[in-house]
Amino acid sequence: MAYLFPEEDRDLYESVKEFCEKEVKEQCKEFDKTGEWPSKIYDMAMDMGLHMMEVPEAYGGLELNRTTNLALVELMAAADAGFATSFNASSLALNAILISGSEELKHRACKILEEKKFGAFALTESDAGSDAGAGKTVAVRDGDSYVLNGRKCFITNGGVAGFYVVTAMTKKGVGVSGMSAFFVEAGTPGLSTGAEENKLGIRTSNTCDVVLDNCRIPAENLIGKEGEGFKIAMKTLDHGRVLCACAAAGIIQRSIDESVAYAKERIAFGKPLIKNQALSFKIADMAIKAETSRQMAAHCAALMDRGMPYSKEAAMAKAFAADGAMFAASEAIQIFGGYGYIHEYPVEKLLRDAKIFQIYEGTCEICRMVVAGAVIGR
Ligand code: COS
Repeated sequence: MAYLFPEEDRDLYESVKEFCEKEVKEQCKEFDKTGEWPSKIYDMAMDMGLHMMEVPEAYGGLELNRTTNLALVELMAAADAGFATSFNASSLALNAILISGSEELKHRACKILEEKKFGAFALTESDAGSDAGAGKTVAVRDGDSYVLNGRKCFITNGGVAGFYVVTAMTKKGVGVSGMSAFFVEAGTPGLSTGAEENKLGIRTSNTCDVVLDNCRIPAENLIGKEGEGFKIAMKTLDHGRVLCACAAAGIIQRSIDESVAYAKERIAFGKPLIKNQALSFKIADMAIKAETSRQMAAHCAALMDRGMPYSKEAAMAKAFAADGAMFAASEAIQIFGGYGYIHEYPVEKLLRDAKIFQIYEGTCEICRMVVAGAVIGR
């Protein structure tokens, strides 16, 4: 990916690479054990503007070239996938507003990001995960306000966000066309968060329930129009799936780097492991998956830049890269043998981190449904 972005972004790329190598990779290894929120690392990352990569210059952001942004997401995930997840999830919330929000909402959301806070995208509910249109959270118009009631779950950045994009039903009995999307600022009375989830992987990210109990917000916090919430969420997820593909590529690349370094050092049967063709083919398969994931994401970026549809391509990229990350992390453990299975070595974490990519922002099965729908017709 790095060769695709403009030369003027080279210095930024190198400085993010150094930061990820020196700070994120090392410190997040420890935070993975404790599950604590690594606030210092996030502060440093935000000082570098990593939460403003996609924010247009008009709203105070970096407005990076899309391929630069994707290359940086890969670097961040290679260092720690939970770290990259926090930024990707914030990007979901931001993009819902950039895609369909009013000028005022765009300014308000970006201002909150500028204050070094994350956004959170609150779509999922306990009975509405893959079936995203089945949410029960409601929003009732009351004069100049909407009053929101419901409970969202598995919300990344839920406990640390400065603003939320919340989907809620504004009309009953009309299916997904009764869903709307709202901008809700942290601290609004009636919005609270549940206990932080204790997760298998991406343990440096924050995940919790978001509860809306008679949460009253100004009517102008409606994103787009009433009834547009589902389509806004789907367009937002299309975009998010491309970032997910790059983050998964980061896990694949890290699996390669760790495996190669280990296999060059480790001697078995009188020669370094890497000299065995069976092992070098594993590395080759990982490299094919890393490169293909990147190219698929870069293709999506090119479609986005041209304003062309890319739902199918984003779903393809996400499913391929997520499966590739699981494959690569598992193969890395195989190469490390027994050492790969214990916490002191770096690769078991990669497997734990990789698994979520097959689940969040559209499971691999949902992504295949999207692809099949586009190929076969619905
Ligand atoms: N962009 C724009 N519009 C879209 C769209 C997209 N990517 N995907 C669907 N739509 C539109 C459809 O065109 C349809 O509009 P019309 O009624 O005007 O024709 C409407 O949305 C409903 O689409 P569909 O009938 O396909 O909706 P389904 O309820 O069958 O759901 C899936 C489709 C399964 C693809 C959707 O629910 C989904 O992506 N689920 C996964 C959600 C997810 O990723 N959750 C992760 C948690 S968030 S981190």
